[in-house]
Amino acid sequence: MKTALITGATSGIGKSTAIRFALNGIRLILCGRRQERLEKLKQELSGETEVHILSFDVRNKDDVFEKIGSLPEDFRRIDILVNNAGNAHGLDPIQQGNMDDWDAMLDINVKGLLYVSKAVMPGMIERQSGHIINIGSTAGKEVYPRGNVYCASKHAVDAINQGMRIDLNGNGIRVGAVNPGLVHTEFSEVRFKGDTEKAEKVYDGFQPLKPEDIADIIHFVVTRPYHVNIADLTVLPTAQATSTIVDKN
Ligand code: NDP
Ligand code: 8X3
Repeated sequence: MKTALITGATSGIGKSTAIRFALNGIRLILCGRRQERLEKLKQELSGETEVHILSFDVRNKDDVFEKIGSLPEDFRRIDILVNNAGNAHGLDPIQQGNMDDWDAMLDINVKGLLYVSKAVMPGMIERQSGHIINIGSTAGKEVYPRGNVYCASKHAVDAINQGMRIDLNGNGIRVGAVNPGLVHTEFSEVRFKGDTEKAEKVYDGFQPLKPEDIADIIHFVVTRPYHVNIADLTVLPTAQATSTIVDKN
């Protein structure tokens, strides 16, 4: 039985991936800050697979290492790491940017991903096997108006994904990114700081991706034969051509 650690499992893409993995017999370590959501999801999935929850903020370096370092015996061998925790904070021209938003995006999306990876990688290297999936974005492939720092954080994920694959080469570890376009999750609610009306407008007039669509793809990625590493995969809603060209009716 494989074990997967998923960051950002309390919502959206991470939660859907947890459900998809559970239904396919993958043992789960579910991470996020919202303990009560983790406990609820554990309850829901425990009939399908073994679940362990770890509540921590990926920005807190010490906590990341302490929590991952104190996993019970049965969950210590992490075969799959899904680096998914992250969000956009704000959508402002850079000259009006909120510096706390900049800190949040760079600390969570970039540094948090690095801390979690550094905590998980030694076991993979020791066993000479493992699979790391970094959730990037179309925002890591292009820059759109007012996306500035969020796009920078996802371009960094793109670079880190490539760098990890290069540096881990020879250790039997697969490294790849999944880069979604517009997915209807809590993402826009976080970006617009709880302004639900503004958040819902993002998905008006077209069919966005569902988090289950991305979970399906992540599951596809982790179930390829060992010699197949999907290095970089971008997925868009059919109505979306680029970050700014979306066929809305
Ligand atoms: P959601 O807001 O639904 O989920 C974000 C998840 O990240 C939550 O589980 C949240 O958990 C976790 N998270 C956020 N901040 C922290 C933190 N400081 N420490 C630990 N966990 C944290 O958004 P999505 O599911 O859409 O986003 C998941 C990933 O997909 C992100 O990396 C995002 O950038 C990326 N993405 C999303 C797209 C979209 O259109 N939705 C498109 C392309 C990429 P909690 O709050 O409980 O800590
Ligand atoms: C999330 C998609 O277009 O809001 O990464 O940047 S977008």
